[in-house]
Amino acid sequence: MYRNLPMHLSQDARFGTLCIHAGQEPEPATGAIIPPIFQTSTYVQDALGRHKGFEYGRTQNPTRFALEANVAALEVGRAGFAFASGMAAIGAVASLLQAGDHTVVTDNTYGGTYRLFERVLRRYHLEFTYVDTSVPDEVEAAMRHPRTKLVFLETPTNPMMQVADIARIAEIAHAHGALLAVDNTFASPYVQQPIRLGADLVIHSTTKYLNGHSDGIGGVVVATGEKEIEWLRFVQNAAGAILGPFESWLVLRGTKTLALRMPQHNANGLTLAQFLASHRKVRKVFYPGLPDHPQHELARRQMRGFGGMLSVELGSLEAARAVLDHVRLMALAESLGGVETLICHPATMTHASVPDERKRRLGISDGLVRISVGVEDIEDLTADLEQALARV
Ligand code: P1T
Repeated sequence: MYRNLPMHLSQDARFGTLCIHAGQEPEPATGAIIPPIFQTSTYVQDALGRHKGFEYGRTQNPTRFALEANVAALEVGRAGFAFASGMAAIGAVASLLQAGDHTVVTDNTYGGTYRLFERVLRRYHLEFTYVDTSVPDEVEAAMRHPRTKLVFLETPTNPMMQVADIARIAEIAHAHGALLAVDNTFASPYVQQPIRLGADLVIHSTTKYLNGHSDGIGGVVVATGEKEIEWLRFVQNAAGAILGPFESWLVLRGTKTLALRMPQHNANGLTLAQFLASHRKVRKVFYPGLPDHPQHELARRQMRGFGGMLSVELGSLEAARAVLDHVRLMALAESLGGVETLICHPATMTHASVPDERKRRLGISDGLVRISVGVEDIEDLTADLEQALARV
């Protein structure tokens, strides 16, 4: 049966092999090569106190367990826990904290993360300090020993694409007795594996690259430490925000091709960033693969490719609107990480919940447009942007 173990493979299996096989054995009853969707709420027990290790669907589900083991292997963690959304996964990590605890957070996180911390968790007397985590000294200066229990990084950041030095910040966090959690949604484990660099917890919105096909919402937390694993297992069941079996199956289907999709996202992202950087209607491109990106050297060391996300500054709301209204192939939509290219306006869409003054300070201007570069033929993507930019 599928269990919440990292993998059933040789320790030497490489990333692409793990994508396809980790956590998945042929189903014992029939030999089905693909983990079935165990669409059941409960399990019949043999006798009072005697069952097959499966009692109730919130607590145990074989399809979810297969996904959790798969992603744990991809992130080289010891256990994974799948949740109903990326936000539910972040909430589960925050539940490791207690009233009075302090967290240092990347200032330019996804707007929903900021909203959860500021509008929900502050009410429970959790405290958050937001810093530019691309500058390790800012993280060090924000630590309030011994109250700081967590450092929460997003790298690259959404949507400004700043890159944090995960290994250096892991050292800082650990020197102060804090855990390091990394939201690895923008990169995917193909591009970077934060646990190898010292992180204790990795979070994904599986809605993005892990699923890869824009057809399900979900989240996962991968952990390394025994205490965190025990708590996450407990809270996943106690709070109950589990990922359902069908959504788990969709993400498992997605991770099988992660190692094929990501090189194409990387290649298309870089080519599109270079195209935009040399376009006269574009003021600035934010992409870690460009040599003028402030953390380009760090990104070269830390990442395998630079991912498929980029943002561009077009100078005004009118210019942004002209492009967003005239793209044909690219879809105007929130979200990212799917095979199809999506384009959005962070200031009014993904980061609408961030206060205006804060948006301005972070660079989330009215003229900023974000692109999740898909895996289409690159010539069609550049042609689409060329004709849309002609309307600016
Ligand atoms: O949407 P959900 O699955 O709950 O994931 C939330 C989330 C968490 N972390 C990061 C870095 C994210 O980008 C997101 C969701 N982001 C978008 C919907 C977006 O368009 O940016």
